[in-house]
Amino acid sequence: MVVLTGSGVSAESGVPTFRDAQSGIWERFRPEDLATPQAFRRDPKTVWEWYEWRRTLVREAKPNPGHTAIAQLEQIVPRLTLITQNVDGLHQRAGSHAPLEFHGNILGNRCFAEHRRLTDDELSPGTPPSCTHCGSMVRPDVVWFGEEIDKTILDAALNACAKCDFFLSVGTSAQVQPAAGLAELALSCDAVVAELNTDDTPLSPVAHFCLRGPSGVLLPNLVLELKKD
Ligand code: BV8
Repeated sequence: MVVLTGSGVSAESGVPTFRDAQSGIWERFRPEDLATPQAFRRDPKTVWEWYEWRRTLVREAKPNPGHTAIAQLEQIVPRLTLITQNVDGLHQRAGSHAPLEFHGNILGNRCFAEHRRLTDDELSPGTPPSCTHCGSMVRPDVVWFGEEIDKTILDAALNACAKCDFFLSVGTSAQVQPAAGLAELALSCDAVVAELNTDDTPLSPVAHFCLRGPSGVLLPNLVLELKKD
């Protein structure tokens, strides 16, 4: 079984989805215009402050029953690969082991020039901070638009989707590539594909099953049903 999650799974934890209008001072920005290396080069302070604002939201957020249900699924099905587009780390905090963080993790930092991950004591203060090794700007450890997915993570995700019997897409608008292509790969390899989402998406017409509703309600119900078997 493969579970692919998007920001809809974290919506009930108070982490805004990408499609929700951004709030407060960030209302006038589109995420796609901030989450790029070009934006960071052009205006590193604004991009860094946006991530610091989101990090505060993520640190204050708690896993919701949807995250917990996915962690419980790991105990019920023989083999489960969790692929998440979310960068908030809430799956790990709910007890999921080793989710494939397709778009990275907002709480991590990397050197912008050398790409290596940095611990907090390798940051020199600033907005953004700078790398203590080479002096370059520090960036969040996420995959920006126009950047490649980590090859190891991409290969593991493709391998799981090509082999799975059942693919569950949860809380994603299925618009961002290459993540959105994972369901199609599973379909092409004869997996049963189900979508659990509040709204229709480009995946809806081709999925075998579509469950409409909040993941924090439907996922626990799904686990309850599976436990009856
Ligand atoms: C790549 C990390 C190529 C950052 C993210 C032009 C130039 C360059 C690239 C492109 C281009 N045009 C297209 C592309 C490709 C691009 C792309 O797909 N763009 C989109 C906008 C069309 N993709 C990329 O750039 C990717 N890289 O292509 O590299 C390449 C190849 C070779 C060499 C060099 C380069 C990288 C994409 C990764 C971007 N990073 N995040 C950060 O977070 O700051 S993506 C980010 O947005 C999220 O991680 C997430 O993946 C995405 C938002 O999608 P969703 O998670 O689906 O969230 P969304 O809000 O859209 O939907 C939520 C859904 O939940 C809704 O349907 C809603 O109904 C539902 N929902 C809400 N509440 C609930 C719910 N469901 C259930 N219960 C609820 N309670």
